[in-house]
Amino acid sequence: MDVLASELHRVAALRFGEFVLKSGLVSPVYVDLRVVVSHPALLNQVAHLLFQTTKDAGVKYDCVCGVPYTALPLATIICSANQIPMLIRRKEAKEYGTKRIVEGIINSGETCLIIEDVVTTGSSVLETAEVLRKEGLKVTDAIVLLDREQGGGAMLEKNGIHLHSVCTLTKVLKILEQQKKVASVMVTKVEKFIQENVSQPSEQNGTTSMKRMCKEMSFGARAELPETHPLAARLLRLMEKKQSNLCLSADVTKSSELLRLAAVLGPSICVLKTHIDILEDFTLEVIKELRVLADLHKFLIFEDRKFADIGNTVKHQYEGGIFKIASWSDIVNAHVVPGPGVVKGLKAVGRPLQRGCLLIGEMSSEGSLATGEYTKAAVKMAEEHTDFVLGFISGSRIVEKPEFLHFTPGVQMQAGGDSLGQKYLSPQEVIGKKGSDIIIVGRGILSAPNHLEEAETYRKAAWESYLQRIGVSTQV
Ligand code: 5BU
Repeated sequence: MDVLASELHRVAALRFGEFVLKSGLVSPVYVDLRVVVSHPALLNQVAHLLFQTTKDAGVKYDCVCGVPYTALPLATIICSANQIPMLIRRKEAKEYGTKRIVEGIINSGETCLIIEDVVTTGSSVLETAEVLRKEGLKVTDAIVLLDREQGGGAMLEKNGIHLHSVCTLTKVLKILEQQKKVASVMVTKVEKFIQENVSQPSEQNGTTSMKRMCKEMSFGARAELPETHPLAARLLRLMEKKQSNLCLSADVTKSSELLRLAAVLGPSICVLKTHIDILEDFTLEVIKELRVLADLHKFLIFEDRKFADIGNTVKHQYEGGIFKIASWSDIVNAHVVPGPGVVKGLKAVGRPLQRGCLLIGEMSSEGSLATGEYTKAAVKMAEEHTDFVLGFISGSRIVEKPEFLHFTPGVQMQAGGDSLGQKYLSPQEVIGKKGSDIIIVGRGILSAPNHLEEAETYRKAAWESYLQRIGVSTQV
């Protein structure tokens, strides 16, 4: 084990310092076992240890499947060296031909052992297990090289999978400390990080959804990430400064009322959202005044235009017409139904003006078709256009990348809905549990007798939920 630990350290499969994880957490340790394929002797040694550990534990199985991609070569070596049939799980089903998601011969009822390189929450192992189980296989055991001891074992156990590990992160740490390869202060820091970031299986179903890890990056820290869009960075900074993650949906039909709301609620909000085409008395003069108020009170303007046409058309709709949206709105949004052309068209106009766009990944309305694969496609489109897309409209966090912002409409203090299909969740639910960043509130504030008082109630509720999420006590 000592040799393994020092080898993993030597090839930089284990690194110590400050790393931003996929979840947004800042971790003092980074485990990247992908590099092992470049070191054949180590690759063989790891495969051998994985096989030996299951043998010592007396695990019985008929075939082996590695979690894609890092564990694939490990599974291959084990199967080849020990004459065991292997299965390959595809990440995406093929779009042509057989549409198989698992390659290899599946004998229904047989038991498949899952192989993984590193387990944190256990969700990758469980995802593979679910695919195999759907194909009629039994999955009772999984073997991992390195268990980070952050809740993965317990979660898998709950789902009928016994997790075996060659070693744990704390054990490797101790060895490296003894070998004087890692300083004791760093070992203590990593141990503390592990203890503080244990995830719990979700109470509702105990399956794939995990409770969010307790500590996350602050808005301020997210603003400084190199991947964060400059407009998102500006927004994150002003949110931190104003202690507001409240977006007012100023759904009014009179310009005077729009300007009054902007003037009175401006200090309490980070974004003011408009539906400019519902104003009965729109003029560009009104917009000029709105811009002045936005700059004075430091909030961004978001025209909720929901572009949904081919690139060439949305370009005109965004830039021209009577509204000239691009000339005044910091943020706009778009449906992804037309495909990437809609983003390209909007980007051609908005990017030179330093504007940003939100993609609609989910909608708050009853029966919305924006779910599942559609939502995933929205995420992919955003990832391919990070120079213009700064986040999403969605009911929850749909991607674990801290550079993206999530805005959630359908928020009121009391959960419920309206008579036309709108569905409401509370600020605490949306920010604390669903992991979104900004609440969008319209009638929750506009139908109250005192708009400012009500806006402050929403601002405080959403901000406190955010503070709790990042692990800052709100008692002091
Ligand atoms: P409400 O009064 O808080 O229900 O207003 C919500 C606003 O957010 C309203 O302007 C909608 O057009 C907007 N909205 C939404 O409610 N749900 C969605 O999925 C999207 C936008 Br996208």
